[in-house]
Amino acid sequence: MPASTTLTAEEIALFDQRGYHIHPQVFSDAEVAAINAAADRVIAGQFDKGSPPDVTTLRREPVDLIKIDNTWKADTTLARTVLSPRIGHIAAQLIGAPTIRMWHDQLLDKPPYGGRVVTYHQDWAYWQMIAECRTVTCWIALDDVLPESGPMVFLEGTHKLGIWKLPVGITGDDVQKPDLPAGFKTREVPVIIPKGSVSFHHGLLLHGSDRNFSPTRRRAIVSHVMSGECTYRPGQEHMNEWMMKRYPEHPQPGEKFHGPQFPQMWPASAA
Ligand SMILES: O=C(O)CCC(=O)C(=O)O
Repeated sequence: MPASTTLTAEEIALFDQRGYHIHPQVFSDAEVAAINAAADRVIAGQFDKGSPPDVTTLRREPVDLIKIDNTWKADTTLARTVLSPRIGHIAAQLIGAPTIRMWHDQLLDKPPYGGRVVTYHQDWAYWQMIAECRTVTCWIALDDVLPESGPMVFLEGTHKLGIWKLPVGITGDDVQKPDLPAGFKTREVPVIIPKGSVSFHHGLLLHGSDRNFSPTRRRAIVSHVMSGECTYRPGQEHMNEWMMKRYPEHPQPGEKFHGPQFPQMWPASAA
C-alpha cells in the first residue's frame, strides 16, 4: 500500500535544513515491476506513444550508464510514473509551490559492476535557464539500492552554499569530493532505499554517486520538477530549450514555463 503523500511540518522543515527528503514506498511492487518492464521496452527502442524520448544515451562500453531523457514522451507507463500527482504533491509541499511542472525526466540504468562515477554536482547549476531555484529532483528507486550498488550520496546542507564550483565532467572514473568552505559542517548521506521509495533533493544540494559494485542493475527513473511559478531566462544552453521551441506554445524570456514540453503535475486536474 503506497504511503500517504501528505507531509508533516517537521518533514518540510527538515528538507529546508538538510536539502533532501526520503519518502517511503510511493510506488507498489506491482507498479515498479510494470515500470521496469516499460523501461526495458524503451531501452530496446519500443515506444507505445509512437514518439521517441528526447535524448537517448545508450552504452558506449558495457560499463557505461544508460541515460534517457523525457521518456514521458515515449511510453505511457513511464509517463504515468514521472508525471504522477503523488510526486507532484510531495514536491509542491517541500518547496511551498502552488503548482508543479515537469522540467525533464531521466531514466538511469547502472549496469552490474559498472556505471562510472557521477561527479558531485548541483542540478540547478545546469539549469540556469530556470530563473528561480525552485526545483526538486525526485529520484524513484526501481531496484533496492544497496551500499555497494552505487547509491547517490548527498552532502547534507550544501544547498545553503549557493551555486558551487561546477565539476569538469559529470561522469568520470574517480569520486572527487568538492572543496567545501573551511569549517562548513556537512555529512555524507548515502541514499539506501528500497525499490518504490523516492528521494527528493533541492536544486542546489551537492550529490554524486560511485560505480555499481554489485552483481545487479541499479535502475531509477527521475522526475526533475519545478514550481509552476518559475520563469524562463535564456543564456545557458539545455536540451529542454531546444525541444520546447519545437512546439508553437513555449515561454518567451521572463514568462512562466508553459506549453507541451512542461506538463503540469500538480494539481493533477489542471492541464
Ligand atoms: O543516479 C545517480 O547516480 C545520479 C542521479 C543524479 O545526479 C540526479 O538525479 O540528480
